[in-house]
Formats: sequence, C-alpha cells, structure tokens
Amino acid sequence: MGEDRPYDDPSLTHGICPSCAVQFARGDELVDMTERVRDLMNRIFACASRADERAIPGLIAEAGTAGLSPASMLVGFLQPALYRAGRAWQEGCMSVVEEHRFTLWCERFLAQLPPRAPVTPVDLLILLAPGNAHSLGARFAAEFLDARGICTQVVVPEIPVFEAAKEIERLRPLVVGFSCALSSCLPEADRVVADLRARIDASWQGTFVLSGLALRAPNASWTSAAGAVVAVTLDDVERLVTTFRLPEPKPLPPQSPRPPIP
Ligand code: B12
Repeated sequence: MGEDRPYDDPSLTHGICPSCAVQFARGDELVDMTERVRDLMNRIFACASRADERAIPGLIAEAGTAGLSPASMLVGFLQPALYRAGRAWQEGCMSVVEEHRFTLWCERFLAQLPPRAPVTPVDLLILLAPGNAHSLGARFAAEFLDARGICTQVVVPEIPVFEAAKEIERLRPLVVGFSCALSSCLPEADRVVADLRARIDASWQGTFVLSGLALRAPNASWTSAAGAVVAVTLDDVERLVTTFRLPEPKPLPPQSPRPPIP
C-alpha cells in the first residue's frame, strides 16, 4: 500500500504550520497542549452550567497562561459553549431557566475580559436589528473584528432609529452593520436601513451590512431590498471594510533640484 519506514513514528505531520513544526519537533508537547485546552473548555461548560460566577476570574487567568487571547477565548470556548447550550435546550436537556443562567454566565465572562481600547476612526459600527435581544453575537463579532485590525464599536441593546442616525453622524463609520439573529430580523433591519438612508446627512458615504446568525443557511442567499450588503462570514465584512478604507497616500516622487533662476 506504499507505506515506508519508520512504521512506528506517530509524530504529528499534517496541518502544522512551519513555525509550529519547529517549535514542536516532537508531537507530545503539542498534543498535551490541546488536552489542557480541551480540559479547560469542559470546565468552562461545567461552570457555566452551574452558573458558578466565582470561577470566572480563575478560568480567564488559566486561559491567559495557556497563551489564549480574549478573542480566542470567545471563539474557542464561549461560542461553542453557547451553541452546545442551544442544542441542549432544543433537545429538552436544558430548561429555559437553565439556558438563561448559562447565557448570563457567558455575559459575565465577557465582561471580565480585559477591556478593548476605545477606537477611532471607526471602521465598523454594529447595531442590533429591531427585535433582536441576542446581544452576545454582536459583541463577540466586535471583539473578533477588532482583533483582526478592524476598528469596531458596538451598541447594545437595540436603539431607536433617530438615535442610530445621530450616532452614525457622530462616528462616521465606514460601515454600519446590523446583527440579525432571528430570520424575522432581516426585513425589519432592511426597513431601518431605508429609514436611516433618508435621515442621515448626505455627506456620510458609508454602507450598510446585515449579518449574524439569521444569515446562515438557509437564509444565506437572502437579498436586501434597501441595498444593504449581506455578509455571511466575518471574512466578508473584513473584505468590505478593507475596500472602503481610503488608500494610503502615495509618497511623492523625489523632486529634481530646481534650476537656478538666470
Ligand atoms: C443565548 C441565546 C439567547 C439569549 C440571548 C442573550 C444575549 N444577551 O445575547 C436569550 C435567552 C435572550 C435568547 C432569546 C431568544 N432566542 Co435565542 N439563542 C441563544 C443561543 C443559545 C446562543 C446565541 C449566541 O449567543 N451564540 C453565540 C454568538 C457569538 O454567535 P452568533 O450570534 O452567531 O454571532 C456570531 C456571528 O453570527 C457573527 N455576528 C453576529 N452579529 C453580527 C453582526 C455583524 C455586523 C457582523 C459582522 C457579524 C455578526 O459574529 C458572531 C461571532 O462569530 C442560540 C442557540 C444557537 N445555536 O446559537 C439561541 C437561538 C439563536 N435563539 C432562538 C430563539 C428562537 C430565541 C427566542 C425567540 C426564544 C423565545 N421563544 O423566547 C428568544 C428571542 C429573543 C429576541 N427577541 O431576540 C433560536 C433562533 C432560531 C431562528 N433561526 O430564528 C436559536 C438558534 C435557538 C434554537 N435552536 O431555536 N436567546
């Protein structure tokens, strides 16, 4: 079948970037590290299920010692934990009360992460779509995009349209994103986009984007009647912001010395 010696070398070969391959010349240390992180993930889920808030500072410190950034803690621990909680509720293994406690625990965890520095100028302002109480998604998105160098501000909970218009005129972000968790949010957010276009000072040349859980399959092909961009992934939003950023001013070509005036 094409095997070659040595047959008994089970070292990690696939999926490791070259710098990690050098760092982990032997696979054992890398495997041990993933075990440590997996164990931490399980303890986070257990503490959230018990609503044990006293455990939060210790868990954050432990994750920091393991080299995880706040964004990695959110994407690696809390987001899958919330997904698991949602599944448990769907399958009838978690009551509504337990799910609410779990979610509150996640909010407290998020609140205890090191604060993000206030950012200006703002690339992306995230607002909640009308009727969307799922504020965690919008706040997580802000953390992740900030970690990718997209200066992001988020306003939760939902605000009225006239307040949104004032905030957009004040911050003048390149992109305004609406977080839509429920399918019913999509036409509502679209209505607000049309309303905001009519209200906001015409000198603001930014664009609107709709994103969030509601735009996963089967809604991914949903189109906005108000002309908002529909973003399914954070990469879509990152690309959009990047295209809107003003190009860096090009350095002037070296000037030849002016000839002396005769
Ligand atoms: C936590 C939760 C709640 C909490 C929210 C608390 C809070 N402060 O956020 C509470 C208890 C309030 C809640 C209420 C309800 N919920 Co709920 N909830 C969830 C749960 C378990 C997790 C959601 C979550 O936070 N995920 C983690 C975040 C980080 O992921 P995310 O939202 O996808 O966000 C990511 C991306 O989408 C993206 N993103 C999000 N917003 C934006 C915005 C921009 C601009 C960008 C670029 C990116 C972006 O970035 C994030 C990071 O990757 C899900 C289950 C699940 N499987 O997801 C159900 C779920 C979303 N809820 C659901 C429902 C039905 C409800 C209720 C109607 C229940 C009820 N009968 O009362 C209410 C509706 C309340 C309302 N009006 O909005 C359904 C939605 C089904 C659907 N497709 O319509 C789900 C899927 C559960 C289910 N399986 O049925 N919920």
